[in-house]
Amino acid sequence: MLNKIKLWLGLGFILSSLSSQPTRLTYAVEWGLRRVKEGFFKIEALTVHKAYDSRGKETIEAVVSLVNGIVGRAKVPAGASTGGNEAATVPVDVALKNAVAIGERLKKEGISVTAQNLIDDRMREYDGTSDLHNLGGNTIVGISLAIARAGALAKNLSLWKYLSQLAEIEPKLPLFYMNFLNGGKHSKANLEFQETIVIPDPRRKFTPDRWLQMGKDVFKKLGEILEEERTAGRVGYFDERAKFGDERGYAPIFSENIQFPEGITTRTEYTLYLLVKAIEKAGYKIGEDFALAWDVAANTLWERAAEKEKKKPEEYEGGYLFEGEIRSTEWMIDFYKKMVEKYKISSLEDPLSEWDWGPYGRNGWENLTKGIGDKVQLVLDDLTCTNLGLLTEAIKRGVGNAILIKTNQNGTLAGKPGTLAVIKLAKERGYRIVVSHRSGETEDDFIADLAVGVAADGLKTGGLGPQEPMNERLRKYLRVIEIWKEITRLP
Ligand code: 2PG
Ligand code: MG
Repeated sequence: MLNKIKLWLGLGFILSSLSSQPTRLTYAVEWGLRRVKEGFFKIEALTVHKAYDSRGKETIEAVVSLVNGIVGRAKVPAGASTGGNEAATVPVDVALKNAVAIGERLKKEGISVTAQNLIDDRMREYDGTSDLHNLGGNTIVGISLAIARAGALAKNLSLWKYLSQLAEIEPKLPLFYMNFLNGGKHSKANLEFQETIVIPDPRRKFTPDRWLQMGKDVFKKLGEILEEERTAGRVGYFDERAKFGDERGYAPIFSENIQFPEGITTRTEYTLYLLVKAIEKAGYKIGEDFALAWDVAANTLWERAAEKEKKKPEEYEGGYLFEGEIRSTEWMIDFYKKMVEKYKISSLEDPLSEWDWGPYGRNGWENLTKGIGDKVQLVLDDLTCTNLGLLTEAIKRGVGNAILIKTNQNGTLAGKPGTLAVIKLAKERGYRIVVSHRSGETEDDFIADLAVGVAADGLKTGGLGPQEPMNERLRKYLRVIEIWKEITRLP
């Protein structure tokens, strides 16, 4: 090591003597020390352990240790309603083996962990496929995020600040997208729409601790209202454990012969009606304190309709199985139009399926965006899968006006086609950004720092139901509050 230090300092001196710097020695020392320091930022060991997500399923944790003792870690979440073009996932035991191979190669190359773009591009090269199925998108994204954590520590920066510098984006706090009713593939509820979300209204200019408190107030009232519904025989649960879904929102099963209030004809609308009641009972106003949002996860409705007709989703001529009926794209768009107006819905994620647009010879998304894109945020999730090529296609065809960002859909944090590149392109083209968890989450709160670092408009990370055995959803909201305190220098 001493020899290396001498070598770098010597080189620094030679370089400085070539320049016209008057303070040659200081420059030489600084330059040399920087190189020496970077030597310490090289990977010494890279391992991947088995970990568990909130569904109790096996996943991985990547751990990267540097020569100077810094350790960066990251856990990888898993989706249930996955898009067709997500980075591939390999079994945990395969990921463990592949990580050893990646570690060996990265160590050999001796790149500093602060060279995130280079490392991420290298890992894609090692894999050699666009969906990373050789080494596993899960293996690679775990390492990529662990490298970023180590990089932030090496530079002595908070992760959000490090990410903002890496992305060259001015940081900003994201709004909380809190999912209070879990349906679709995330629960045993008979709700076709996967997520019914409340968002504190930004015009109120509240701080994030207040957003969380407001969320807690509404969540509590919604629980009370659902208990009243249960007493009245309109709501039941699969069993007590299934009262909450995968993302810690309520998972009610509405009885089939329910009498809806005047003007309401679907269970889906009835949940909005109950949610608005909860907001009002908690002392807040819809359209002033809160906005509402849905993640329909319409792939599920489409797949179920296709299955009924014994067709593959990509070959299916189209339709959505919604509350017992197969509904056309036009019917769905009309339904959204009405709901947006009546309940002041501000955001619709995946309102149509990933097959309902141009590349599949259809024009659902195109018509939807033309029809209501100026009134409501239309978030692309399964259609784009945080993928640069798909986002480029979506922009070209003018579909959606916002994109959901999930690092494990993409496969790397940075690098040419990485998550940050997707975010930058979206921003350049005026698409809003919502950073998101997965339904199978871990306690890792990386996405909170990411959302702040890239100035996301929203952070979607679940409901406020009992956070046991891990507090994987709440943890992210709390991390944003920590960051906010750090930014504003509050105790
Ligand atoms: C989604 C996500 C997260 P999953 O559809 O947006 O809510 O669900 O992780 O199951 O894909
Ligand atoms: Mg989604």
